[in-house]
Amino acid sequence: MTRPTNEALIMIDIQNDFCSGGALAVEHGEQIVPLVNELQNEFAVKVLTQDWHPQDHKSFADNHEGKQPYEMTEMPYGPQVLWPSHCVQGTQGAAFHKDLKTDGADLVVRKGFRPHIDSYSAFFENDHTTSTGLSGYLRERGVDTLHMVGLATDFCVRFSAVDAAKQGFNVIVHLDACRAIDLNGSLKEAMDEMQSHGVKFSGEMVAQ
Ligand code: VGL
Ligand code: ZN
Repeated sequence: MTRPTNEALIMIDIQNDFCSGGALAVEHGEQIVPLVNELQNEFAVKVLTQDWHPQDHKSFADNHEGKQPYEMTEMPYGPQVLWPSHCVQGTQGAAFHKDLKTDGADLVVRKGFRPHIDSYSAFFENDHTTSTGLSGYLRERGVDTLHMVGLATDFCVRFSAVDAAKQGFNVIVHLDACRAIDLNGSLKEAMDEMQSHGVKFSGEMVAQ
């Protein structure tokens, strides 16, 4: 451990469905695993997040008559991308990548389990009010600085980083340990939004 205990590593959604061959594959998603495992050695505080949807989840195109994956819909909380069914609770797709070290994590935060609300962020669901409890956990442990890695840069990493920054955490996104979906310019939008909220970056982004 080379980092002080006020710094935590937040590992976002490194699950089979976001890796090659998965239901919502992020190109080369699995390439981040060795680097994430290496980073884990530096941190005393380690948190994993796990996208964890019921089969009838409203973010799935399959649950909207006549809709295709990657089309948009309106939810009570605003516009929502419709995704291929992914990370269904208890399935192999929802499991962590087999090479990801998980035994050393202190906490696993599951999110997206309410059928009517999607949850990209590790802190708040997409209605921006329903809390996962993660910030309270980190604060009570004396953590004020978050290093984020995982999938996907432009969705779950982005929303987690922005929510964390808004709540007063120092946030560093390790771009070399993230990969993006990049849907309709979402990667550029994500980078701009993170930057405007004071999120810092480490490492080089790996091109798609
Ligand atoms: C994610 C889309 C839907 C992510 C999760 O982990 O970035 N993206 N659910
Ligand atoms: Zn999801």
